[in-house]
Amino acid sequence: MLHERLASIYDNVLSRNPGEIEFHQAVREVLESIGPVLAKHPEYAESKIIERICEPERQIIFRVPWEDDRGEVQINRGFRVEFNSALGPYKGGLRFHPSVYLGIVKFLGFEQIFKNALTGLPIGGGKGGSDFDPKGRSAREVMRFCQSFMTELYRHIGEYTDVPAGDIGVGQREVGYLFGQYKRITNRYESGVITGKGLSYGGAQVRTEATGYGCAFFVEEMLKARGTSFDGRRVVVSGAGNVALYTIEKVQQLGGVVIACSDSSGYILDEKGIDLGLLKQVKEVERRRLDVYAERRGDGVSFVSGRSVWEVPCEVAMPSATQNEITGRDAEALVRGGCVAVGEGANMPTAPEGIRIFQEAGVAFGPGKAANAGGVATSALEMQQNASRDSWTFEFSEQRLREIMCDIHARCLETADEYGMPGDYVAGANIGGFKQVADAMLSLGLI
Ligand code: NDP
Ligand code: 2IT
Repeated sequence: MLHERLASIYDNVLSRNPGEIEFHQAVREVLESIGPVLAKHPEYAESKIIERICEPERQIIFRVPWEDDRGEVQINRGFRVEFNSALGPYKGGLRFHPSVYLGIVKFLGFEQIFKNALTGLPIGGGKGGSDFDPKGRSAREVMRFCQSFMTELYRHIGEYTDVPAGDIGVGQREVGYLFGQYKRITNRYESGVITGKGLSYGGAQVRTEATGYGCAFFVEEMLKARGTSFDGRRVVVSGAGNVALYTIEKVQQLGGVVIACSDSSGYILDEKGIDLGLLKQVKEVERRRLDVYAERRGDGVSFVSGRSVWEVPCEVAMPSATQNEITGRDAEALVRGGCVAVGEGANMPTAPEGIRIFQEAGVAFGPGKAANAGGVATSALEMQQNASRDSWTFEFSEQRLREIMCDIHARCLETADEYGMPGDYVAGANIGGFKQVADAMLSLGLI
């Protein structure tokens, strides 16, 4: 239920942004949390802070022409939404996936504002991407696409302006091509213009692992707060990309048994616990589908084609693929199957009905804004290392990440307590992130 003033703001968001359903969903979730904040702080309403936060500072949409390996011209659409720079330069990843349109980029950019605030580091919120589909494309095609994409994007970004990174379909390889083209066009070795770079050209230790490791640390904290741990627990992780692989790695190190993961073709069920070396070989090195894992792993491991991994009962669920992948029905099945904790590695992977079901069942539910903030936090550490022309060790970087995740966890709980909603990480994350951005906006004047 929305407070009256918030309901009218929400209606306005609907009519100003028609058809952008993911953006509507992301806005609604935040508005549902912040009613009590407005009651305590009338100055936010007086300055129309919420209305301002819901309107991106700048939105860029551009043509991306490129030539495929057969010499045929292809045209994609590129986006960068520079949502909010009250706390620092716009910061957020780029997503290359055929489903990308303005509504997805805006939902991701909106979430990013509050997530970045929660890290406590000086970064604003933004997001970008393209409807380019990397599947089945050669490395040369991906390179030509990235070069064309950057040929427009370069004029909008910069170390002090807007700092992209990866997301779905954009990993270290793509970041390399993008940075190479930026450097070529501008004739500047401006390392801090993009994060997620390779270690040989300005990348930071632990950035590759950061989102997954950070999510595992966050869930460990939630379990600890309930007097328990990962030890021996059955864990299901969705996806088999960057976030999923390093979630699995850290969960295994913390004693959990990851029995299933997925990609868009289906899922694998490996009751003995996933063989991460083999999974990385198939997904990271060979870029193949999960049936290849089942085939090579052999006995007792099944590949289930075309079905949702959320039908596998588990004690801890860590959705790490895409938005709205856990429906209300999936959440009910997970609760019935004994799920005690959910950590969102992906952005907005649980539909609103699913969140309600988890929370009513007393499941510890860590929303993406908090649980997956380790990726962008480590990006900010990469910017810090670039600015000081330094590079930190793996151990030191991982320790910093762990501290940041513990701080975010504590801040969510403290904020939820302060506003009379103990244990509600969704309210804690939304209110904590919102207040920080709102206070900065008040101090900066009418921007
Ligand atoms: P990757 O491209 O590395 O991996 C994505 C994985 O999810 C793949 O296994 C992919 O399967 C699967 N997937 C993607 N879209 C769909 C879909 N529509 N239906 C079914 N499966 C799908 O991306 P990341 O691991 O980087 O990102 C995963 C999630 O984590 C996203 O929600 C992203 O926004 C979020 N995130 C990422 C961060 C990062 O640092 N990379 C930081 C914070 C959040 P397939 O290959 O078959 O398409
Ligand atoms: O959703 C996210 O936080 C990311 N894709 C990472 C953003 C970043 O700038 O590292």
